[in-house]
Amino acid sequence: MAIFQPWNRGLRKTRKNVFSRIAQIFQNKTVLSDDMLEEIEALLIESDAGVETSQSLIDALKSHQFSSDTGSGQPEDQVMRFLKRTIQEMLKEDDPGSIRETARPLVMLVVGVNGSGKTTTIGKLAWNMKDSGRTVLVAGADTFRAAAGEQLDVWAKRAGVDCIRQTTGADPASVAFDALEAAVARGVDVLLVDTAGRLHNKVNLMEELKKISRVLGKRLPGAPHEIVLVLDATTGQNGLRQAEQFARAVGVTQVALTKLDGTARGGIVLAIKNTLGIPVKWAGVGEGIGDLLPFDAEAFAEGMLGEGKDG
Ligand SMILES: Nc1nc2c(ncn2[C@@H]2O[C@H](COP(=O)(O)OP(=O)(O)OP(=O)(O)O)[C@@H](O)[C@H]2O)c(=O)[nH]1
Ligand SMILES: [Mg+2]
Repeated sequence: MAIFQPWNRGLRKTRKNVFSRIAQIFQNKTVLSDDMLEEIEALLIESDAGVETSQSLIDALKSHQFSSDTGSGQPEDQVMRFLKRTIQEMLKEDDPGSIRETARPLVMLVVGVNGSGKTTTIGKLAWNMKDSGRTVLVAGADTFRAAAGEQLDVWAKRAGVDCIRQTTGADPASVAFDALEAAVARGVDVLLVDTAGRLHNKVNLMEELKKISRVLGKRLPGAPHEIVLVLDATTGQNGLRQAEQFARAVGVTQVALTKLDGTARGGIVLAIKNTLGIPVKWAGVGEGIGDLLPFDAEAFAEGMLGEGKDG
């Protein structure tokens, strides 16, 4: 089915490097022994699903009655099917990757450490939202890094939306404020605000993000309506600690997980959900404008544990 294909491609490394090894664990074996369970747990941990989540999946496997009836398939197929179903259950409330249409303009503040993929993700989000019939404006509140504004401009052009920005060194909160003024005046549906990933130090960064958030709320009560944390999947468990810091400082309502295509640690989606309780709403699976997928629990589980029909 069409929806599975980009997930199969995006999770190729996780599937091929980690979970395809489940079949090897089963070679010539017909019962699931404790040693085999331990090996499966090690694979889950290797995928960055986190120790607790891996343990709870193994407990679920242990207490599941597998059928010896040949009609139910090989034991490894039964285990794969069971894991797929359980993972899908764990993540299902997160899908579909959609936005709550509670306000107009809907203001989405995009935060994350430098290089995580904020600007790229804004370009992809703008494209995705425009494609679904919304009008979009993007704002360059990363005035710290030279050329950050130009980079956002390029993405805005690609997505076919307008971009509001100022020169490097301008006050980011006032860029955000002006952009929100413009968004209200033009009656656009969505305002996406890009922010810096690095300032002189982390405290400055968090204080600046809080200020941007406050200023947006002054202009439009309730804004920002979504605070999107962009996390680089290749940073694994380290990303979880970043997430905690951002969540404490500004509150995070959803995660956009980038670079899933570049890692075998796709299990991090489970750790984010189970340890932080923040839903992953978007997944980046490449550098192109169409490479942002609205999260889908079934397609995710299939991409991780399925046969991968992408070749
Ligand atoms: N393969 C892959 N690359 C990605 C993805 N998302 C972003 N990138 C790449 O990651 C790099 C950094 O992306 P940016 O969007 O500039 O990151 P940023 O968070 O805005 O960085 P700063 O503005 O410096 O804080 C770029 O080379 C992107 O092409 C993804 O989903 N997959
Ligand atoms: Mg950027």
